[in-house]
Amino acid sequence: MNKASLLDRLDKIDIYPVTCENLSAGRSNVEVLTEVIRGGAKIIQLREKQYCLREFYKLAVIFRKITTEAGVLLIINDHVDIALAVQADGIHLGQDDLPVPMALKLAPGLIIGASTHNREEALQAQKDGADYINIGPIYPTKTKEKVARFLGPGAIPAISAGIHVPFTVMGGINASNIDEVAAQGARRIAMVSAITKAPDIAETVRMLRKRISGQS
Ligand code: TZP
Ligand code: MG
Repeated sequence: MNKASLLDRLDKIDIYPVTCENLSAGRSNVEVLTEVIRGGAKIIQLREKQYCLREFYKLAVIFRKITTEAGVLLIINDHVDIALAVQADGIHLGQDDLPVPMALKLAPGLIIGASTHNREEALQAQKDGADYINIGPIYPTKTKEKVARFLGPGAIPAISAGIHVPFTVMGGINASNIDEVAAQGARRIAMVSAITKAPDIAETVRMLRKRISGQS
């Protein structure tokens, strides 16, 4: 698929589930993927810090097959080589990963997302050519190992003001605060544990999607 179509699909996402097997209540990443698709998610990020590269690659192959069949965007966390190898739709990079301009050079046809934690990083990522920017953590979170100071929902309009590419928000977002986040202008909301830990993942995804679009 060409990059323009990928960006068009990215523009339309609402919930953005991100995997973490350790936080999935004994379920595998593939089970979580199947459930988030059943719930209607249009994108997923494969993020798994515990696996060696070979295991991550094998999992990415399975994710690619399932997401292609379901028409869901697949974004690979950290690993540009694996994203290219499995023909994923995009790559998500943090401040300690390969720089965005280099990822664009290696994978010009893929969506490149960048994690940012303040206005300077967000503007820099945009200047570097990131296709979307994540702003976070919005609230305290135990999911991320090396966690930056949380920003608070008020940072969403403050940081996104200068951003013209789509932005996602992340970090400690769940059913109890998602309305507050949406009220600050976030339309694309990334979550790990609120989804992976949910007893009924598909139903939780359905409910959170409605909340993002303001339907309930
Ligand atoms: N980057 C910023 S916050 C975060 C990452 C990877 C973790 C978010 O996880 P959760 O469980 O949705 O708080
Ligand atoms: Mg990373």
